[in-house]
Amino acid sequence: MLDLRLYLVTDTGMTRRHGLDATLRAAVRGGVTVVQLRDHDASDREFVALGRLALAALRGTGVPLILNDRVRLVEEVGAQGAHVGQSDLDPVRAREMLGHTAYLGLSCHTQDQVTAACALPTGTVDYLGLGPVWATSTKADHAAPLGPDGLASLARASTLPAVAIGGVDASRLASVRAPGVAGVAVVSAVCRAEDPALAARELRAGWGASVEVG
Ligand code: 3NM
Repeated sequence: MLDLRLYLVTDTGMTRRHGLDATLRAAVRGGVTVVQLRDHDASDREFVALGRLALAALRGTGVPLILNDRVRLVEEVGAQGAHVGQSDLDPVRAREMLGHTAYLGLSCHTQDQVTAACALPTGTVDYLGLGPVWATSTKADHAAPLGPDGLASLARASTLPAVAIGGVDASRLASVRAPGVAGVAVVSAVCRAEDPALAARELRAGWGASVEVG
């Protein structure tokens, strides 16, 4: 079962502050429920090394590791799933590669993308990432911000559970709470925090509600 309440996406530049291992251990202590390893600049070899480091940090915690984009490396890393964007591998192909026990997430930025994702064969995609809710400097080429109303509208249109991403921090949780939004996904709010455990704890306490899928 995938618990989407507090979904941490890593950023190699930001996690350098405390190191990937310490950031992940602290984030999990604070209540992160899923971790996605995201690094567009790493070579496959570097990504596998980062993935194994992340997996070691998460071992025994029950928190799954999801790889951004690199579906082909999930097995080699020993991760629990992958997350693809609209211009990455087709989700049906990704599901074929992953088999049926791994998790698969898909980023959607428009109503049409949500409709298409929900029309895929059952079991293809487990959850959607909806964003960015607000403009964010973490993702250089992000789509137009949805705003809280746009997020709510996309989440309402989705038959799959969704996480809200983009500019989310503890002060904005109330603005992303909407039917269909199972949790919040953050990068900088935890990775750039002086105390990632405290930052995660605040987000978890603020979000509260539990939704599991899978
Ligand atoms: N994906 P922060 S926005 C990785 O809209 C990512 O799909 C987005 O970073 C999307 O929490 C984003 O620091 C970056 O704003 C989110």
